[in-house]
Amino acid sequence: MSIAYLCAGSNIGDRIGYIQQAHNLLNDTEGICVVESSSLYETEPVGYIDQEWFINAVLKIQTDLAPEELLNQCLRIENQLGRTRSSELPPNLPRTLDLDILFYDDKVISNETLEIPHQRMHKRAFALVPMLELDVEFIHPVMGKTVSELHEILENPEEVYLYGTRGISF
Ligand code: PH2
Ligand code: MG
Ligand code: MG
Repeated sequence: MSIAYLCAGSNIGDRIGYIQQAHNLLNDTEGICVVESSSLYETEPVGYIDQEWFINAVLKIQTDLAPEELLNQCLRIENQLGRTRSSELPPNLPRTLDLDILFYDDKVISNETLEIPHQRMHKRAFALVPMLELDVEFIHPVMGKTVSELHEILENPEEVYLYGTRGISF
């Protein structure tokens, strides 16, 4: 049995509904049990402008699936929720659901189809902030730093609000 952390994101349509459906579909998948989910966050889009803000959340799962099988299940759920991918479309179009594997135990995997830990997650507040809720002490196996340390050293992080509090500064 392994522990993995998945980052779910949506920035088109019923964003919260897609995240909730992703949670349910994951839990209904054989070999996957969602053990904990973070709060929902409303986050500024990173990497492209002129798009709707995202809803992001991180889910902690227990799984019997190998990383490649888990990736396939994530892709299946993305498709099921209407995600369109095509080599003719530019990458990073608004998406109904993106489901990325952030961590899988302390495994480090890098091949054509899979990069674990997620390549850019250590630079992204939208993944680190929800992750802080679930396991502050989790050590990034490549960076050798805890999630909390990675969060502290972010430079110019994008804006991340607990859902429903966007625009309110504490
Ligand atoms: N996902 C991306 C690129 N940019 N920005 C936010 N705020 N949230 C995301 O989930 C996200 C992004 C690529 O998958
Ligand atoms: Mg992504
Ligand atoms: Mg993805």
